[in-house]
Amino acid sequence: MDTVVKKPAAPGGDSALERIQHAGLRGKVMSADEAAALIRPGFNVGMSGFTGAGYPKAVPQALARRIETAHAAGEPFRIGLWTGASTAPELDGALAKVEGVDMRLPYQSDPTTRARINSGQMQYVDMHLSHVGQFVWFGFLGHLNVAVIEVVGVLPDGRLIPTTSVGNNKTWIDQADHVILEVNRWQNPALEGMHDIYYGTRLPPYRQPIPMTGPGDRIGEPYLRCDPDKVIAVVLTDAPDRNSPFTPPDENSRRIAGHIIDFLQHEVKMGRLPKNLLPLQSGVGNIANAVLDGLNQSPFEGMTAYTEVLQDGMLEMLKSGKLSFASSTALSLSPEATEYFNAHIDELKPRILLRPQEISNHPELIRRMGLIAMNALIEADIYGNVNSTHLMGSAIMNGIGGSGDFARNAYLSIFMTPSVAKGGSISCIVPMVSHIDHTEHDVQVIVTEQGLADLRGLAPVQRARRVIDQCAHPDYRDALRDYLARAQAGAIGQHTPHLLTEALSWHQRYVQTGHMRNQ
Ligand code: 0RQ
Repeated sequence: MDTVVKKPAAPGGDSALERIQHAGLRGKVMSADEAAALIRPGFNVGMSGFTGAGYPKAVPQALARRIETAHAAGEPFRIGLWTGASTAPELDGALAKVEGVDMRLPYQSDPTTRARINSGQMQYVDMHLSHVGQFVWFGFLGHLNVAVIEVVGVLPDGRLIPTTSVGNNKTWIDQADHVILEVNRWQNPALEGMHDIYYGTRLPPYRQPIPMTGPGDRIGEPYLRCDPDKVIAVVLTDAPDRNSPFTPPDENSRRIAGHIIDFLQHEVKMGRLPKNLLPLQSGVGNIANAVLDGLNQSPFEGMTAYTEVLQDGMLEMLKSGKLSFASSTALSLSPEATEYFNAHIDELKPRILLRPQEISNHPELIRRMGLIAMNALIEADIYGNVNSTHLMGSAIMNGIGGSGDFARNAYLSIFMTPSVAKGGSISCIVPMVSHIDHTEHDVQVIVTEQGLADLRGLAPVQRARRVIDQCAHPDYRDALRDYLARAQAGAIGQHTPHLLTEALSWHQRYVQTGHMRNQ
């Protein structure tokens, strides 16, 4: 699954130690085990990392070993684990395996962590990614004891060169009592200058407008500020990011991409979008990559992106020149794309900015710039409510991530999914979603391989007809039409008609029989 990437050549043959230019911090270099020993049971620990990029590689594993030893001796040892978003087996996986996490936030996609959450052994607060930083500043999440942050290097004055992700690092460093740094020689030193860390945020009632009107605006500084006195340990590493391999788009993803591109072309023709579109936000996964691939083949030129994850498809668009600029908080690249990125970093640098997630996902900026948000879903209902996080109403998949930040505030909010899952035994279009992340008010377009439902300006029953006609799989279309007709005949109101005893019966049937269809 995870492939080790060819490491980028270290410029000047430097070592991780040479990248620490601050004398005092050089004196704090120690082993990962020694650093992990500074983390105590019950601590809230803020770690770097966003979609498998820029997470600490050594201290979490050392901490996991320490926790395992403590548990073997009958001593309780668990931490609160906060990150930017998903990390990797060396962090989430290692700590979940030893049952070392009491409370996890704000997003995960790790199989062991998911299993622990779904078995009730780990608490999980699934949060909008733009909320995390400010919730910590507000004091809503409790005290942050330690930050563990991966960096490219340290400047002579103690400022830090960020890595392939920024995430919540600024907030962790500012808010934690103590900081542990991992200086990773694998991270390309040429990343220096690609970051834009904004220090202008204030707490209400003193907030000011964020001075950004386009994805390419630089509003901050290239480095993370860090008081060297706060740093209690520096650990040297040389290990790659997760760099999950890229799967080429399948037929369904290609069809979904085709519907979206036709729709965007129509919107340009109608004068509702400029010729180069509006800044794109694209979620993770194969469908998102296929849409980006489609955009790369499309007639659109001079596009921009204001997103949270820059994945292979977007790098391809930068490469072809279709995309003139991309703002993100993280890179999430395959091994091949990482090689390309590292080989061409100097050309790419003027066209990419990596920012804190409170800025990449900021509602004010998303609304101002008028984004086209494209995110995947697990299931949608006939009225356009979307579930992005839960299976059969109860089991967490990953989390809402940034999808809510973007969907709620975008110019156009598009959700996409194959019309069926698990070989056709699940319809992704259902009478009522079993969990709601994005309400009908935040969902303007739903797309499956069957077609695209433009829901703008439609009332609930009109929406339902369009979703069924355009998006549902033919195997489920008649059953959905039948449900709607009977709901219209039997519901107490005709605005959003539902049969309350039946609305979730498709899910119940799947749980009992392994199939949603009434065979
Ligand atoms: O499970 O692999 O066991 O078969 O769900 O489904 O179709 O591979 O889709 O990988 O693109 O993920 C919404 C989860 C989609 C993701 C979600 C099963 C299906 C499969 C995955 P198997 P696919 P993807 C930017 C924005 C929320 C966060 C977000 C996600 C597995 O996109 O986490 O958007 N989004 N962030 O079989 C039961 C259904 C199902 C179903 C699919 N209706 N019922 N199972 N599956 N539909 C990123 C960040 O915020 C960081």
